Order: sequence, then C-alpha cells, then structure tokens
Amino acid sequence: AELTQEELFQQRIDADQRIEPKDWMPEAYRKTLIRQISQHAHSEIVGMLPEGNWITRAPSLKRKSILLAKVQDEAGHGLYLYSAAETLGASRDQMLADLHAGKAKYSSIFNYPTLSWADIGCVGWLVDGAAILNQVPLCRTSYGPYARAMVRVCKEESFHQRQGFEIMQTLCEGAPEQKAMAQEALNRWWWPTLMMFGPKDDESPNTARSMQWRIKRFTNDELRQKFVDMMVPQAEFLGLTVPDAKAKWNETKKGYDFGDVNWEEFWQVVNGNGLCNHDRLQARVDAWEEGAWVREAALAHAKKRAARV
Ligand code: FAQ
Repeated sequence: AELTQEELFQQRIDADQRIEPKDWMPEAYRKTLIRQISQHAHSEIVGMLPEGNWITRAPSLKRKSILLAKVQDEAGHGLYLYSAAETLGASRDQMLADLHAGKAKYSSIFNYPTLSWADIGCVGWLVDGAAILNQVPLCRTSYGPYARAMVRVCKEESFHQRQGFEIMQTLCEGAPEQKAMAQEALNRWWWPTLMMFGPKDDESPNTARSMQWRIKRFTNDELRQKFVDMMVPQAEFLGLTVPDAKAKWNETKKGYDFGDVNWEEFWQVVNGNGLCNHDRLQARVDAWEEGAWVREAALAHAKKRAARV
C-alpha cells in the first residue's frame, strides 16, 4: 500500500532528516513547534529582567560589563527564536500580543526575584546550567531552523554558565558573609531550577508526541536527573549544600536520588501567581508601549526609502 503523507513524514524523522520550512508537515507538528519556540523566545526576553535588575548594582566595572553583555546575549537569543517561529507561519506581532495579554507561557523560573548579588551567580550557574542541558539536545531537534539557532545559543549559554559559576566560586572563597550569601541564594534557586524541566513525564501531555517527532530528544525527568547528577558535585566543590535532605548518590542507578518538587508551587507560577509574574509582564508591556515611537519612526523611514527608488 502507498504511504500517507504523514507516514512519509515520520519516515524522514526516523531517518534523522531535518524538516525545513517549506516541507510538508502535520499541522500538529507545526503547532507544537510554534508553541515551544515562541515560549522559548518569550523566556529569553522576560529572562533579561531578573538579571537586568542588577546591572546598575554589579559589584565592579568588570562584573557590570560581563552582566551587560550576558543580558544582551539573551535579547539576541529571543530575536533568533522569534525568527525561527516565523518560518512556521507565526507572526511576531501576534506572538508578542499573546505575551503582553498574559496568554503566552514563558519559563516559570523568571518569576522569581533576584534579591542579592549571589542570585546573579545562581542564575548563571543553575538557570543557565539547566538551559544548556535542555538546549544541547535541541541542536539535534528535527526542525532545521530551530536546531541551527540552538548551536550559537548554546555556545553563548556555556559562557554564561561559566561566569555564573565563577561568581559563586568567588563568593565561596570570600568572607563568611559572602559564603552565607551564596548558600542562601542556592537555597532559594535550587527547587525552582528543577521545575524548569517541566512536569513529571507521566503528567506531561506533550512529551510522548514530541519525542516521536524528535522535537524533544530527552524527557523532562531524564533531563532533571542529568541536572541533579551534574549539580550536586559542583555544589560540593563550592562547599555548598543543596537544600534537599534526600539528595544522595545511588550506586545502583549511578545517579542521585532526590526529593519531590513542589508541583503545587510550579503550577501556581505557571498560571500567573508567582512572586514576580505581575511585575515581569508589566515591564514587557511598558517596554512595548514606550517603544512605539521607535517602531513608527522605523516604518516611516522604510517607507521614505522605498519611495526614493
Ligand atoms: N515554565 O507537556 P509539557 C532560557 C508548560 S531557558 C512554564 O512537558 P513541553 C535561557 C508547557 O509549556 C528557559 N511553563 O511541555 C535563559 C506546557 O504548556 P502548554 C526556556 C512550563 O513543551 C537563562 C505544560 O506546561 N527554555 O530562557 C514549564 O513538552 C537565563 C505541560 O508541559 C525553553 O523554553 C516551565 N518551566 O516541555 C535566559 C526550552 N514547563 O504549552 C535568560 C525549550 C512546562 O501545553 C537568563 N522548551 N511548562 O500550554 C522545552 O524544552 C519544553 O517546552 C519544556 C516543556 C521542557 C520547557
């Protein structure tokens, strides 16, 4: 019997061939990619806010210029990702309108406040660490433009993670007050970073199909396990303790056991009720409104140039 379009599509996926913008694809594949890529883009853009909060208060000129560069990198990632979503037929205006209306999701992690300088260390070390674990496999995701965007993004994220770790190391080798500040920040950021990987596999409606389509290469729980396995030794190296009494090496599974994430908190934050959801969204809406004159001027300029030729 002849294969259906959908079967041919799955064959290409199974043979690890990339899907490109003009190729036939099931509508649900297109939809889930627009969903994931636009959420990812929004996360990068909203993700500038917690760190942006510390640019004016960074402890030295060197730290300030590094942080400024990092936050600019996140803006670049966001714009890359909006472009990747546009190749699937999504309009940028619509994606932004959905974000500003509070309809679009972005990563839960950016709804937590950055209270001390050590939080900037934790964002780089833990949040970017989680981001890299999640995004390195996305360099092999089945949709070409998304996969290619991830290559550069991951290179920059690796630099971000190193700078975060180095902030933590400096604090941990410093005065007792600095080390205490590092531990206190770790206590607050540990569980929210475990939530970045999404709900447990058996409560994740999208995982099975996204794995079949090779959009995702690992499940949420697989990546969360890798994260714990990577981070517990790094915390020990720093002389810090992760705030989980159940975090213990398990020789049989060759990985760490760890405690349960507070899923109630996770869904509260995802559904708009985290500590900073309101402020984050308001900051994006204000930026959009205050930038209206720039968009108008750019359009007027483009029109004038087009009329000149
Ligand atoms: N927060 O069925 P699943 C960064 C939603 S890194 C909010 O498992 P899926 C770098 C999910 O959307 C952060 N919502 O979904 C940076 C779905 O809702 P929907 C961004 C979450 O897609 C660092 C529902 O729950 N990274 O920005 C979260 O298969 C520092 C059910 O979940 C990416 O976006 C969450 N944590 O798996 C920037 C990576 N988790 O859409 C600045 C790409 C789940 O059905 C500073 N994305 N939900 O209404 C992915 O890998 C996947 O989308 C997952 C979720 C793994 C996040």
